[in-house]
Amino acid sequence: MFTLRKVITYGTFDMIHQGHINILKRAKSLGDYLIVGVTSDDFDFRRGKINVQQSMMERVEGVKGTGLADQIIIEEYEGQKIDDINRLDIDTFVIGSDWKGKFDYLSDYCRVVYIERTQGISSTQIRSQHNHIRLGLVGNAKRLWKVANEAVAINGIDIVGTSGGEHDSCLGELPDYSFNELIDKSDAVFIESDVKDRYEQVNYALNNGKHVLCDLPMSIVSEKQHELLETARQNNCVLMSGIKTAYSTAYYRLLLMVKSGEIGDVVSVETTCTSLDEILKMPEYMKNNVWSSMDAWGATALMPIFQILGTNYMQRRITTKKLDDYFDIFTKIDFVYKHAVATAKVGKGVKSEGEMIISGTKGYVYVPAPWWKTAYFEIRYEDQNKNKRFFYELEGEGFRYELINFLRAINHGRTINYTEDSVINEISSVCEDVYKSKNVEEI
Ligand code: C2G
Repeated sequence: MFTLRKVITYGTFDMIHQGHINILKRAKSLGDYLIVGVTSDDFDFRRGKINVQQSMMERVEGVKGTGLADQIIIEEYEGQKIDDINRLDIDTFVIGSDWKGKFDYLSDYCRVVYIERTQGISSTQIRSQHNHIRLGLVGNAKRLWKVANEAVAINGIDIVGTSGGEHDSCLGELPDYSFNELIDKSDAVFIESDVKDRYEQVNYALNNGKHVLCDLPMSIVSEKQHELLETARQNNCVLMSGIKTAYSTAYYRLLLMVKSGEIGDVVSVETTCTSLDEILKMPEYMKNNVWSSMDAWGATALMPIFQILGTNYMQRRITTKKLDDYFDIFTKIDFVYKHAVATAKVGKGVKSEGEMIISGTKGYVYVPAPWWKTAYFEIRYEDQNKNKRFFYELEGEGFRYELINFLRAINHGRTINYTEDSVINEISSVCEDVYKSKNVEEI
């Protein structure tokens, strides 16, 4: 009786190239049926492969396109290979010689063959040829330092220097330029400066054909936010919102689950983001450099509300506690929608539990503090036995995910739209009201 000799091999297969094709061909020649395991995006993140350019679906398409795979499966977790080999009745496991010795343990389950890697070609090399971008960092040194630290791990990003970072030794190795000089030297800029400075900076960069990743709101005046999005379109530049929570795997998964009806119809969204800087005790001259509640947290706290419930609410009520004309130490924003309500609370100088709760007709999502660094969340039901917990890894502060998406958007001219323009515009409209004490109640 003829039994199919099954071969399996695994890989990321990012931007499929001749090296991949060679190994797939060789693998196929060792049996009758070839199964290719393509890594999921999460799995790659977890194992430290953070600069993969193509999405899982694109990589699967790439492998399909070779016509060599008889079956494609997804590799999602550590230890899956043994399961696959048993489950799929595999005779031979094939992997490139760069992994020599690493998979010997699989020989208890099937034959293990290491195949000589094709010299002179790799995804890393293709990536760095394709996407070499020179990135400039604009803003306060302490914040930029975190970004710079995470950016060095990303293949294809070269940090050219900073602007505004001169007073901090952490950034000592990076040259500090005037803003215009930095724009000259960069292809793209990361802007995390004070809200008051952002509009001029973003506008200048876009008009000079540079791509921009900027914190929200990008202007104190919401009309100018609209204008910037338009300028970006006219100049064919990427203008991306820099709310890093939006790019974390856990948060993105959570959104998809809520939108696909996991908790039924959403009836309420509550978010709280606070931090204590002891602003009240600070001398006057230092207060200038401190971000207010809305500066620091407004965009993050409002984002899930607008992403889940949309921006067509019927009423909004803002209650704020201010230190001076501009600086709010606490603000609470309530929305009434046709079928739902929402509340965002932000504080800088007031502390609270930084959690997010999304309530629905079938259950609710609970994200414990600090929810904006989402790595874990729960979906809870009336029947506790049905509760589900979700864990994801979040490396560093999460800047790397937004930088990678920024890079992808620049190189491919497209990206998953993490924060829609309507969300960006609405965030700036709320911020403007708080900044200008317009339509707000002060307490
Ligand atoms: N490969 C090769 N020659 C190259 C480049 C890659 O033979 N010039 C091989 C690799 O050795 C691997 C396969 O092509 O067997 C896929 O390579 P990658 O996409 O880089 O994936 P990798 O990170 O090696 O994934 O758990 C093991 C992983 O799933 C293997």
